[in-house]
This record gives sequence, C-alpha cells and structure tokens, in this order.
Amino acid sequence: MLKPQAGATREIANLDGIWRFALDHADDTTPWERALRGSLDVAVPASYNDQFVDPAIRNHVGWVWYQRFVDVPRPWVDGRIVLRFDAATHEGRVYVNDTFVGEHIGGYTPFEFDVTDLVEPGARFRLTVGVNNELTEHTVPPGHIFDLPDGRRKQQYHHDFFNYAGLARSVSLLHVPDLRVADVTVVTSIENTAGVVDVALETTGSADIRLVLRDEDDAVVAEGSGTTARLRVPDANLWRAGAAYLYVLEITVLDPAGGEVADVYTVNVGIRTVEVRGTQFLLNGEPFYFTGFGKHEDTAVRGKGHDDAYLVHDFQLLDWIGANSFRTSHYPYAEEVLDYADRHGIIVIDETSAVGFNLGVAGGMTQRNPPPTFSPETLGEKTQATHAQHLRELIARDKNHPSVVMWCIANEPAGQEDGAREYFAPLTDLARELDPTRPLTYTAWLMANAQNDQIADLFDVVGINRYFGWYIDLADLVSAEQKLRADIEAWIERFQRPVFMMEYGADTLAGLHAVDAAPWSEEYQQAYLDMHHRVFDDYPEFVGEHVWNFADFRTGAGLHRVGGNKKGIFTRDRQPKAAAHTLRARWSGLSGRKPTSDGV
Ligand code: BDP
Repeated sequence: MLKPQAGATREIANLDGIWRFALDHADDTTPWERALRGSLDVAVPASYNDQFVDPAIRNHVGWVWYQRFVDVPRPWVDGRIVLRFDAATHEGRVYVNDTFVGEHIGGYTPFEFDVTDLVEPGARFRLTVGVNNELTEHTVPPGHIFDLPDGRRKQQYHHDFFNYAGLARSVSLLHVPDLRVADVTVVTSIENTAGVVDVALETTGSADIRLVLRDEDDAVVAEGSGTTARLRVPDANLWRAGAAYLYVLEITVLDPAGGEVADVYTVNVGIRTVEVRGTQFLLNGEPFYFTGFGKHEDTAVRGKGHDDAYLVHDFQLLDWIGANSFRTSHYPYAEEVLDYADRHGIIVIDETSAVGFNLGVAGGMTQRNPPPTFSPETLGEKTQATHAQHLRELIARDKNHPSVVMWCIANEPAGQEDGAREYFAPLTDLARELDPTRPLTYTAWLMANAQNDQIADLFDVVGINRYFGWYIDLADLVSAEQKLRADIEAWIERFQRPVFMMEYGADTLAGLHAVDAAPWSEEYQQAYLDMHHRVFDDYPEFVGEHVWNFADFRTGAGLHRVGGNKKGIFTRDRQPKAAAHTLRARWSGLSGRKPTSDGV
C-alpha cells in the first residue's frame, strides 16, 4: 500500500491531534451515532493506555471509541477522498457519520477506505473509530481472554511487552486523482558499475507512464516509460550501510486521451543487492556483519505512539554507539522509521507481529502440561491465515525500502514442537513468492536448539535468541560460555547457514553497581556482553549481534519484571548504562566488518 504523499496531484489533511474518547459500554451499542458520552479526550497518535491515570482504562479489555469532526476541503470536488489509518492496534472499525465504512484486523499495518460517496467537499462529517485490543487464539500476536466470575475480563498474552493499543500512528484524509498510481514495486541489481532499477507499476486505469530517475543533485540519470520498465544508471552510487544514497523515481501518469498529467508519485530508490551465500550475508556482494539491537516502539506516556523526536534521537544513539542495524521486534514499525533508515543507511530486519507463538513457555511455572502450540484448538489454520495476511500487508508496505534487507517471519515460535513445520512452510513459501529478493529469518527461542528444531531449514539465516548467563546459568558466565559455544557450533554444523544472535541480554538496573558483577548490576551486563563477544568472534559463520534491547521498555505485570523489562542498553528515557560504552568501544569503526578473536 502506497504511503500518502502530498504534491502536485495529491493532498493530505492530517487528522492527528485531540480526539474524543470513550470506553465501550454495554448500554450504548451504537456510539458512532452521536457525540461520545463522557468527558474524555485522547491524543492521536499515541497508545491510549498511559495517557490516563485510571487503571480501568489502562487495563481495559475490548473496544474503545475515538471520535472527531472532519472538515472536507471545499476544492476537493474531483477525484477521490480516502480515509487513511497508519495503524489501529489491534483491530479498527470506521464509521463516517452513521455509516459503517469498513474494518481492519492487525495492529501494525495501514488501511484505507474510499469515502468519496459518503462525504461532501466543503462540509464536515463525524468520524468515529472503534479500536479493539483483544488478543485471542486467532489473532497475531495471540492471547487468551479469561472471563472472571465477578464479571471482569482479563487479557493474558504470551509476550512480555505491554499490550498498548489505540491509534498510535497518524490518521489522515487524502485527496487523490481518479487515474493514479495504485502500486509500485522497485527491485534493484548491480551490473559491474551500473545500477539496474526494475520498476513494475499498477494504475487505477489505462494510462501512459513516464518514469524519471534523478540523483541527489536532482540531475536526471535515467528515463523510461510503461508499467514495467528497466532503468540503467551508469556508474551508480550504491546504497550502503552507513552511507545511504537515494535516487528519486518520479512516476508520471498521463491520461491516454488528452495526454495531460493525471498523477505524480515519487519513490526513493536505493540501489543495492542482498544475498545469502553459503554462510555469509552479502550486501552489495560483500560480507556484512550486523551490529545493533532488537528495539521496541516504546516511550513513556505515548506507549507505542510514533514520535518524530524519539525517532531522530534513537537514530542519533544508534550512530553514537556504532550500531549499523536493528530489528523491528516484535511488529512492523511506523513507516516514518523505515523512511528515516533509508535516508541514514541503517539496516533493518523487518518483523511481523508473530510473537508469543509458544504456549509451553507461556504456561510458565504454574502450568504442568502446557497445550500444544500448533493444533486446531490453539494456533491452527485460522491463526495461520491471519499471519499470512499480516505478512502480505507487511511486504506490500515495505518492499521498496532499501534499508529492509530481511523479513523476520516470527519471534520465538515453538520451532521444536510437532506442527511447527506444517504451520511455517506455507508462510515461508508465501514470503518468497511475494518477495523473491530478500532472505528470510525467524528467531529460535532458548529451548529450540539445533537438535530438536524442525523449521530452521525453511529460512536463509538461522536467528537465535539466547540467554545463557541470564535465564540459564545466572551469575555463572563460565558455564554460560560453554553452553553458548556448544549451541552455536551445533547450529552451524547442522544447517550450514549464517547464524545470527538476534537477542542476548541481561536485565540491568541503571545505577546499581557491584564490584563482584552481581546480576542486575551494570557491571554484570558488561561482563555478560564481553563473554558473548569473545564467543561470537571465534566463528566465521556468525553474521550478526543484536543486543536485547536498545532501551528499557514497559511490560505487563510479571515476576521477572521490575518496572518493566530492564535489558536496555539505554534506560527508557534513553540514558546510557555502562554497557553502552562497552558496545561503543566494540562497534565503532567496524562499518559492517566482522570483529575476529585476534582483533579486527
Ligand atoms: C525473549 C523475547 C523478548 C523478551 C526477552 C526477555 O523474544 O520479547 O523481552 O525474551 O525475556 O524471549 O527479556
């Protein structure tokens, strides 16, 4: 789905700001038909939970309602008027005045509705949006809702980050021409010193197409025409990690009857290639070593709300610490994040919202015989269909971002359980069909190892999440190191693919120091990382290290969580713990090269 764009033929009316807000009430079954009851207001974009002080709102399970009036600009008489939601977490229902317009399932991808026939230029309409945060056996991520005897409903989910919900990304009203670009796919390759840009377009009707590719100095470097075209850029500037170079593809849609311009849409193009060959990950044909983090969209008060200032600041910190990449754990991030990564040469592993696919670990200590994760009653065909739809929407949204080099299909599924292969094989097939250019990965949890794993060969890169020295062998880094080495060696031996540490980390309370480097102290986090790095550097098949996590983040209540997950290298307000300096010393100046045990 194309990102909204304002320009000669397209306009955007941004609908962010303060909206009316109400929880769903059993005695008001049609809240969209009138002004919402009560006196609550809410900010958009932001998760609603932490904006309020009332725990009944913060922990509400079910629908909430957002409402505002929208003035349709008077000049918008021709063309189409489209309501666009960058996301509604996890399900959205949209009403224009009294009319139901449509719904969308999945909390982290955009959706839009053509409302031309429902609204009037120069007039205002009442826009009401229902947003549901329920996670069930059939949603992705999954969860379970308990109906308690006293009438309350309790949401359980199988991941630790807090189930923030609401309209956490922008809402807008778009004005687009009737005849326009509906979709574009750009694939790049390199031939000697030339860049090759393959363009495939869809338009809303038959049209003549003019394509112009410009460099960063605005000079035209290639031109073409038609809905499929190959543009060649002699002596191309490649898009590289840490040195982004973006060309701009301008697509002009011409009315075939009169030849006048109907639509203009531009796409940033980074010329680069990605390939897994043997045990190497190649970027532009050269081995690339990933340094960075698993992140979260998570800040105080805003929750998962997109915030441009945090975006800029987080990328500043990535640069400061020498990180060249991050994973959008555990869901697709706001599109602004990917645009920024494109511009600043930060590599992205783009993940679906499939997290918590592991009912064994979810059962925790209280559940002796956890149910099988993959079965018709638990995560079955219905979940798989939802997962496939999320994957389609993710790839449709992000396929043109040069920063995105790999799709991560799921985080820590029960890959060792029966049924995992039947569940994942159709999804990896689908991802390869939708995007034959990018490698695939997933992350294996601690109990899925090279001996019992049933799915790793479906993927190109073996992603592992390991907590030796934390959940296993706490405070015993010697035993932890032995287990880590054995684990990595077994993956390499069995799969002969690149191995990537997608998560390793230790909870650390900023300001807690211990001369004996006891767990939770800043010293322990440093020693834990040093041990891991010593190990990583011994294996040439090892292609990346992503520390868990970039910053401390909010979680649901949990015995292992003191005020949230504290594995951040930065605190939640982005101040460095001591380990930030450890990483900075290791990563600075690497520029994608792998450190080795005898020095870089
Ligand atoms: C891993 C999960 C991640 C958690 C982390 C932890 O992938 O989402 O936050 O463990 O326990 O299992 O800190």
